Amino acid sequence: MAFELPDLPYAYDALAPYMSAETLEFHHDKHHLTYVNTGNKLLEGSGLEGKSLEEVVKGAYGKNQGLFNNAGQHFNHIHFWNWMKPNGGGNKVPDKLMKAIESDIGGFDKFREDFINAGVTQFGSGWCWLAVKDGKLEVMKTPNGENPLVHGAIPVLGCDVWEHSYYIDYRNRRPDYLAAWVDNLINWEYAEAMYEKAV
Ligand code: MN3
Repeated sequence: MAFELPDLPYAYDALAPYMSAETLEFHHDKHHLTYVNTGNKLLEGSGLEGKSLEEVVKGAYGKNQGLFNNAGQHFNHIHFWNWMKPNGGGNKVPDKLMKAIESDIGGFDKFREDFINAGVTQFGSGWCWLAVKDGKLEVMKTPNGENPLVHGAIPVLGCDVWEHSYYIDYRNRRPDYLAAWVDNLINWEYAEAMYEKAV
């Protein structure tokens, strides 16, 4: 199955002022499209044609770095667009996921602190995550295009901390981007749906 660029699930200006239309135009139309196009070229002849995207990500990890980078980023961005919505964020977490955040992480405030800290301390490009591992939620961070799938976990929520995700709107202020993202942009319903499938 060839990779395809999905449309954004909202208008380009829908996440302003926390993420501008200009950021989404560059990030979705250029960066994500490049992962799709490069991934499709590298998929040809890889032996992983016809596999699901998740299988390509796991199958290429540690074996075909170029394909892994692009397939991993394709997977990450498909979800990233859906992990955001206008008027999102804050502690309006659906019941089942909130209960798990309380029991596994130690409460919403602890989640917020740990998740932002994971993003701030990811050196260079990468992602911070809320993921299910061995049936429990944990906060993780990964470099470059890696994600929880290749570390024995299933992603529930992830934030892109590559500079292309925030430099237009926040310049070098990654902590401000992460705080705005958690407080105003998270689509908790999408995260809850991924949590339900993961446990
Ligand atoms: Mn990105």
